[in-house]
Amino acid sequence: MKPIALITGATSGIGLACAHKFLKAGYRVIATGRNVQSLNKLKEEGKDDVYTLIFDVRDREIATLCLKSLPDEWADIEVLVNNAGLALGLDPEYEGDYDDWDTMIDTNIKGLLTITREVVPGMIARNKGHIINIGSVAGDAAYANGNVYCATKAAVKAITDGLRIDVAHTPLRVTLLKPGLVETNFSNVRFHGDDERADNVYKGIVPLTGDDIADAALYAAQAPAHVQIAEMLILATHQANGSVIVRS
Ligand code: NDP
Ligand code: 8X3
Repeated sequence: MKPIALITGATSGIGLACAHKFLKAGYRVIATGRNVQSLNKLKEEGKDDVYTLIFDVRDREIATLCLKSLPDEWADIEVLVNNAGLALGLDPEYEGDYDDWDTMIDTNIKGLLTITREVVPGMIARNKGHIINIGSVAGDAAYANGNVYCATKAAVKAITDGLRIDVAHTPLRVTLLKPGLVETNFSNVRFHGDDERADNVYKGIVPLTGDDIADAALYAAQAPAHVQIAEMLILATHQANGSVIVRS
């Protein structure tokens, strides 16, 4: 039987790339997100190897119900990729938007916690599992105007480290991936649909792609059982950290 990977935010960018890579590597994939069209397309491509769940990770009640509704043949999740997330705005903290802050905190921190809380007990019971959380270079140190987004990714690091400690007595593995600049819908979302501003983020540098991060996720998942890739910082060449990006 093929192993099962559940990937949140599998409708776009890094999550969609992970879905494609894991399918190609012989996994069955539970793909979650809100974009029904994108999930349906993935289902068409992956056929019986794809199961889709449509929910907003911020809605704990619905998210929990959806996960509990998985049919028996899809219930034994082996890999969880906690990827759903976003940045909203790039403004000084003293000018930040309350709604943007709430959305980032509810999605990147509380949403990730909900999925983790629902999926990991099954892994513990089966004595098998791997949790791969998508953090960011933004969680290593704040950059100008990144404030709350950076804080959510710092929280993802602490939550990931905490989980690794809490499951250390089991065969479960816990990985944090910390990408730098990845060209996806991320900046279009961050700038509320200002595509020109979003494009500028990737000008003068060759950014990472969703596939680059999916390769890292798959590498961690396919490492031998005694190898726990705890953390990977994956930057574009010419990017040194969240603040230093040398453009040509
Ligand atoms: P995209 O905007 O391309 O993808 C974001 C994904 O998250 C979408 O599939 C979206 O699905 C999902 N998502 C967002 N909010 C919710 C929600 N409330 N409920 C369910 N799903 C949600 O961006 P990326 O692929 O770049 O982002 C993926 C992750 O990678 C994020 O956690 C981001 O912080 C992180 N990251 C991104 C970097 C980058 O430079 N791009 C660098 C470092 C980390 P849908 O809209 O269908 O719900
Ligand atoms: C996304 C990367 O540097 O835009 O987490 O915050 S960055």
